[in-house]
Amino acid sequence: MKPISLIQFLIEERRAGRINAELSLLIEVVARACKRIAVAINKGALGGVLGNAGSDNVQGEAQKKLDVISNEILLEANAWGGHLAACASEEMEDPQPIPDMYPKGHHLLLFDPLDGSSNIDVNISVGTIFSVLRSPDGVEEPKAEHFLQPGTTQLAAGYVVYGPATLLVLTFGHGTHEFTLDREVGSFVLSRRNLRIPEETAEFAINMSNQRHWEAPMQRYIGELLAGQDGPRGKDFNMRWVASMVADVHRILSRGGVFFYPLDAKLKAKAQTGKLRLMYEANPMAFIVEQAGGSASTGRARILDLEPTALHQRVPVFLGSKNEVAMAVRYHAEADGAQG
Ligand code: P6P
Repeated sequence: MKPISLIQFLIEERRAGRINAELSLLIEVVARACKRIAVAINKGALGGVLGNAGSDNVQGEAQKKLDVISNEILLEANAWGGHLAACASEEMEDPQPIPDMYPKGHHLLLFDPLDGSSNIDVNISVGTIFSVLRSPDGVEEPKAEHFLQPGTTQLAAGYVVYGPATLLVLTFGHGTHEFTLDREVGSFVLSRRNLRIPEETAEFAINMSNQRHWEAPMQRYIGELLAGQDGPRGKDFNMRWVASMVADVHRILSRGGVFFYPLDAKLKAKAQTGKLRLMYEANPMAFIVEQAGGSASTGRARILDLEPTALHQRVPVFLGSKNEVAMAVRYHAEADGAQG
């Protein structure tokens, strides 16, 4: 069967009335920007783009040169098309309005331009994560508070994983679909439609080095996985941790699994409410995962239902195979209930 390009897929979605022309243009622009990011990443040391930029981002984290380059590419690509009212990024304290010289559109774009960038210098997969919201009517210059919409209001969410292949994964709320970059032609081609995450799995992803800091229900849940067939689960589990959320989530979308970044005593000591950011990491990934039949929770609430309180707010993330997320959530409910 003739391969379907991203453009053709977007036209199909428009004809089916699932997206409008402006949202279609937005996705095309983001996909094109991510192709440029892939080119910059693939140059590696030859492009003089490795290492630190010598600056910190709003999170107080050292910025990699490619963090800054990727952010600039996404901002520049989205400025002139007339499809956006404003952008927000992990790399910027405040939202960026569309320059006055360009027409404004009806959408808000949020992104982590280069997630997992600490892996760049050791040549491990990284990614771009994005989320699309509707800009509130009558708001000329959206401010941070206009971005604070629950994940259930997302119009689209996606990521690009810069790995052995460059893949775009995308949802508009009608399934989760994967596109592979055809480098010869320079276009994304539909490679898998309607990805499904198996409800059961024997593979988990967590940073085990934080184990001693976890809350009791997390200790209990992971302890049972590690006990394997000799323990209450009666089967052995495998573990993976790429430390690049996009790579770990893509593996889960491809073969099942469950991913955790729980709240722990270390984060609480820094008065943080989690490691991962709600608006441009947890929410888009939750939308993508749920559309593939998986679950996404903070351990105590469905991520997509959260009412955001701050643009760079952090949350715990449990996502992936439905039955494992449900068990971890149940253990947290039992522990909370026991505490009264
Ligand atoms: P740790 C990358 O910095 C990131 O935001 C996610 O992509 C990844 O899952 C997580 O943090 C890794 O955190 O503490 O294992 O380095």
